[in-house]
Amino acid sequence: MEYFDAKLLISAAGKNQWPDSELPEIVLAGKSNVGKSSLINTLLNRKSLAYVGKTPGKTRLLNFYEVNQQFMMVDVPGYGFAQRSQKELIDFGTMMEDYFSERKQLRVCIQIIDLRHGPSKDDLVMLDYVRSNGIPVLIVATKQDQCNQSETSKNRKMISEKCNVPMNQIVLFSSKTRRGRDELMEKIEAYIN
Ligand SMILES: Nc1nc2c(ncn2[C@@H]2O[C@H](COP(=O)(O)OP(=O)(O)OP(=O)(O)O)[C@@H](O)[C@H]2O)c(=O)[nH]1
Ligand SMILES: [Mg+2]
Repeated sequence: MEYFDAKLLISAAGKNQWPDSELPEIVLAGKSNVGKSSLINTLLNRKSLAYVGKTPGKTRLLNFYEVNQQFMMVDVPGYGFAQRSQKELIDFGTMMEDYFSERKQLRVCIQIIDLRHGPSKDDLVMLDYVRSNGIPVLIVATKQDQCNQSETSKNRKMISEKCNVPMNQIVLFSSKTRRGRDELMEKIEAYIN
């Protein structure tokens, strides 16, 4: 098994706190509770590096994880979490917009979609936003363990159509079974190198 030396460098509220580093970065995007933090743990073969919660809204800031002194994984709060104040929503928007529009070493955004439901309106807005900033996107359909074979292929096709991505480029993923983990790591490596 690959071992990853990974550590949380900082939980940043704003750009003045972004790490002063040139390492290539990979950022996650997805609605609250879709499994972003779980995906980081699965990818890096770690049990509880990134904080996973039963209730939505667990990740509040931009968490920069440095991996093998080689690249950075950036965990972000999910969107669509209702229990936020007006101010929190504005801060969240600013924090994300600054990052997606200004971070020079950002190589790819992993857009995570719940395979059971397909893309939400917010997912499609986010995807558009990332693409409009010229950032490459990898689509990962997670919680695959919750779908049977026919739901899996039906929903993969639906995601492919709604997100305008060829079906074979959508990574079927599960943090429970680890399905798709190696495939995703290979795709990420192609962006780092
Ligand atoms: N069955 C199943 N559950 C999952 C999977 N990935 C995550 N979960 C569960 O979904 C819940 C949310 O997971 P998180 O990884 O915290 O989700 P998140 O997107 O980081 O959430 P926020 O930080 O609140 O935006 C937890 O209860 C996880 O155990 C998966 O692949 N399969
Ligand atoms: Mg999280």
